[in-house]
Amino acid sequence: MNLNRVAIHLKDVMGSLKVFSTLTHDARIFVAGHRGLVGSAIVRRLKAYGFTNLVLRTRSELDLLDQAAVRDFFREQRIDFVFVCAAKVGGILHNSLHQADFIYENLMISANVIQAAALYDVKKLLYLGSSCIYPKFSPQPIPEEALLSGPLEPTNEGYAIAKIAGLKLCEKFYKQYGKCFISVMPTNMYGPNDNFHPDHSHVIPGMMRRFHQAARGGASSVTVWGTGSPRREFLYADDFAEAALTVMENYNEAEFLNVGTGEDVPIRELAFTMAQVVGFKGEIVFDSSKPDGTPRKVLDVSKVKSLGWEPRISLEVGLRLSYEWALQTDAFTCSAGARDTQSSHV
Ligand code: GFB
Repeated sequence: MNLNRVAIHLKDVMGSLKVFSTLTHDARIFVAGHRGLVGSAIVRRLKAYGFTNLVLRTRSELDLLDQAAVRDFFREQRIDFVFVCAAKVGGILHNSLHQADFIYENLMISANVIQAAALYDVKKLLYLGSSCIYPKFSPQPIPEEALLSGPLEPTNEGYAIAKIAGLKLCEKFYKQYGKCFISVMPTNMYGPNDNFHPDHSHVIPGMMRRFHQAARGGASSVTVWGTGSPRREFLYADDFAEAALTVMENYNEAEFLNVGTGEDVPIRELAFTMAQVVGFKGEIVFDSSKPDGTPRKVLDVSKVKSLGWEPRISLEVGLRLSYEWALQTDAFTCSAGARDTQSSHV
């Protein structure tokens, strides 16, 4: 596949005309977590649409765990719109082994940013949750109404509880104080600026790194975590970013929205596609000593699609674009993982 042609096609379909009236071009827009997978995709889309008044802070410039610093920032910067993409995130293994850190940091980031945004008159805020907020055994595809209808998946309970608290904070500020603070629940995402750490990452970057190293090293086999039978839905980060802008521009209800493709694949099938993308021709071995996690979590995306948004990047094209990005940026050799706090989001 010719990636230049894919890139031109992407520019064509995603850079199409969009008229903004909520998000005005002079508005001050804070993208929290702008260096991560999702925040960087939102910044790319905002810049492509001509928004230049972006307020961006690295963790060393603004620690979102520090309530006083966050309040000072909002008081001084007079922010109009906020995208809350900052979060401590990680794949199934990292998430399950560090649940105290995941629940604490995500609670603090959510509480500090949402409360300061309310205090200093932010016009509209978009909070990002995750599809793991739903009960482990939810109806499939999962409708928004399934929230809090059963026990959570144990490997990410801490993270999910913090994200549920964040979306409820938005909902309660909306209902009690009339704040237009809205939440979206994205499915598993991937793309440029993902975390490619071998142990901390989500399945796509983790698997991509392992398959790439196996292909380059001439290995006869490569290991995939779990049984290969769980099914996952994957959304390319730029597709999500387009959905986030659509919701920010056109949606003003207190009820949160799922964002995904509405389609899922078994991890086994993902592994075979990944082998083709990176050119690995050896054997694929499944390590069932690693956790599978929830068996299935494909989202019902009918509500977000009714706003006129559709995902455009297929899984195979998205994997090829991600692989190209990883090769160009040397993502497989750097010791990623330091970026897991307040910079990425899934
Ligand atoms: O991406 P992942 O960590 O997300 O794992 P979850 C998805 C599936 O891929 C699991 C399998 O069944 C894994 O066992 N898998 C196979 C791998 N090979 C690999 C690999 O090399 N790395 C990883 N990470 N998995 C996370 C949650 O769960 O999803 C978070 O822990 C968050 O809370 C995120 O919500 C979206 O979907 O299982």
